[in-house]
Amino acid sequence: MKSRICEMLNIEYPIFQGAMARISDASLAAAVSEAGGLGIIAGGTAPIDFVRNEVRKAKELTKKPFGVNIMLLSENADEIAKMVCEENVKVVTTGAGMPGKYMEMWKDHGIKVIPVVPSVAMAKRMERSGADAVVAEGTESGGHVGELTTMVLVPQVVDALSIPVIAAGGIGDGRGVAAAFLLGADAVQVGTRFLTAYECTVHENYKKKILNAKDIDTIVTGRPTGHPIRVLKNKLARQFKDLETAAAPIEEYEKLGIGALAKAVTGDVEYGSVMSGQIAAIVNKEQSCKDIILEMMTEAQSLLNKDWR
Ligand code: TUI
Repeated sequence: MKSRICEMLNIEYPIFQGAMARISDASLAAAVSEAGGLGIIAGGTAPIDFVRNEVRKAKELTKKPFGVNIMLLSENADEIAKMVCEENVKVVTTGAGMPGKYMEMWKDHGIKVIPVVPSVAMAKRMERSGADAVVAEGTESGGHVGELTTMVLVPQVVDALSIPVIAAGGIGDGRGVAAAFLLGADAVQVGTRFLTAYECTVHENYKKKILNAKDIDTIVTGRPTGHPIRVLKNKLARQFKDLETAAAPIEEYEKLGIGALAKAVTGDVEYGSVMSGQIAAIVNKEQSCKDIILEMMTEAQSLLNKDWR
């Protein structure tokens, strides 16, 4: 299952580890890259020195390529955009906006640029502005989500673009990987499944909540803010839903949201924001990143090799 993405990025397996704000650090990203996938450090809203330090730590842990994700809504997106050039990062993914203004600088530094997009229109704009590939992310994903499902979005983006497409959203095992390839994707991006990896440093309570999740346990909160977020249901999610019912002003959402992800990743999974994809329900064990990747690839390969007549 070598694809043009593997050649482009010099990786062994077509599996990206999705950037998860406050969670995907050097430990997780380096473990995924070391196992042959593409590990990605999440910039999120973290201070620049923290992100730079994670990049340096990852370089100590692996000689293989890894990426940095820049959340474009973050106040320090400009600083992180420059830092990846200074630190010689090989791959940048972006979320929650258009990275156009950084494109020339990144290209000049030989960085592969792979924006995450929720629609065909956005995917086309990214290709026109010089992206090397796009991640087409369905609404099954955790965190900030669009409206379209992976099943519907991926084939349409594949048809509309000539650059490689990475499928994301709802992929957590080899069946999902095989399905994504049949939809025309060149690779997959997986977030939720890596939350329970040994090398993932998120709090045990967060991992337990993922391991115990059932099919209908995620919910999208904050739609009126224009930044809908998929999370596991808990007391905080119910408070957000109450705001919607009461047609509360946007400031009320902001107040409730401040510090919510930080709370969850340090163990308060009732009043914190436990971002998770819908696929959490099939995540039932803790494993090393290497075992996760090998299991997914072996299963996908045997499904794709099957004689379907
Ligand atoms: O970015 C994500 N997922 C995320 S970001 C995040 S942290 C966060 N915290 C508070 C509020 C918002 C986010 C948690 N999860 N996925 C990629 C993604 N990008 N999904 C949707 C988009 C997107 C949306 C609008 C990409 C481009 C875009 O462009 C709008 C424009 O024209 O600027």
